[in-house]
Amino acid sequence: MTPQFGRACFFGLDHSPEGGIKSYRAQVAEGIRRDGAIRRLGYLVRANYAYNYIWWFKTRSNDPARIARLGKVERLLKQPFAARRPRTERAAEFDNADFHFASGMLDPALLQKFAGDLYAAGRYNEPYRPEFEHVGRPEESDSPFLYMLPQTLFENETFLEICSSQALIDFCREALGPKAAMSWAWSWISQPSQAPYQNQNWHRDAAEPLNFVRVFIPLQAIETRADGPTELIPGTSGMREFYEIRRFSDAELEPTKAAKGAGVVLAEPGDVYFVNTFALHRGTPPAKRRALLTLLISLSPSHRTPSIRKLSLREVPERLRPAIRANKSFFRHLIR
Ligand SMILES: O=C(O)CCC(=O)C(=O)O
Repeated sequence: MTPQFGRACFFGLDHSPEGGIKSYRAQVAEGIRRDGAIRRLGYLVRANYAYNYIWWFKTRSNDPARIARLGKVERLLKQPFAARRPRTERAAEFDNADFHFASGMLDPALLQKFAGDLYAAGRYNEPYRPEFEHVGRPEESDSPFLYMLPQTLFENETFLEICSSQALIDFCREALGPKAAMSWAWSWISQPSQAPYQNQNWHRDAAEPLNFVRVFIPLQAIETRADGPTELIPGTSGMREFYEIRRFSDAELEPTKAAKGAGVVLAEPGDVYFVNTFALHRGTPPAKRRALLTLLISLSPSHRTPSIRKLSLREVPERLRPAIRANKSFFRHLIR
């Protein structure tokens, strides 16, 4: 995601960090969140920290060398006792390639169940158009992207079960370290469209925390270009070119693609791919509907994280509690 950031600012109770995310006040009005003086103060502190930390350190200059230096400092501060090097061979490969593919990591039946919930959600929004909302079936809309509402997603039982996968959590920890935590998630349907829309153009995710991994979970088979695969130029996260916060054309990137080898990610249901999306990447417009779940895992909160209404463990289905208890730190922004 690459929202346009303005200047550092005071992040108030009416402020939304991204299209489709409700402000504190809107959440209170809709009964999503409880209000109170202490709650308001806590939210303001967390939201201002998260928003201004990203603005100040990151979008001030998106230079990869600077971000790598700051990222090292963050790792040291957040997890001083953790090894500095990636903890496994596959995590070291991920560091070089910006990509790790895990075949059959998740149960396809679970993903099919979640895809059913996404298609039946009945209400959708979109981060790129704050005013957009669709109420109804996906096929009744011709909007290119239909996103599940954030809090609906975070409270979805199947979503929580997918995120409780120990194999998925383990890889995130290998790549980022023990303080890796889920700090946001998106699930959306890409609809067929003629021209590439928003993140279907080459870009780098510039507004994410200093140390982060995006986890991509296709909710159906991605077998050909018509299925709308993610496309990536591996090993470009550290590249000193093309780091302005904008979209890039194919023509501009042709030499880089030839040198580094761009590729689309094909996957079966159950496959998961982990991407450092500070590398150049894009979605591709599908010829038929494509459903995807993607998680943001990071050491620091994202500017969106304080908008999550945390669940208490009692609100989570009992069968998921042992896995969540065993990975408390991973779920720290989601579950109290
Ligand atoms: O839709 C995809 O496959 C890629 C999405 C993407 O580029 C993004 O979320 O930043």
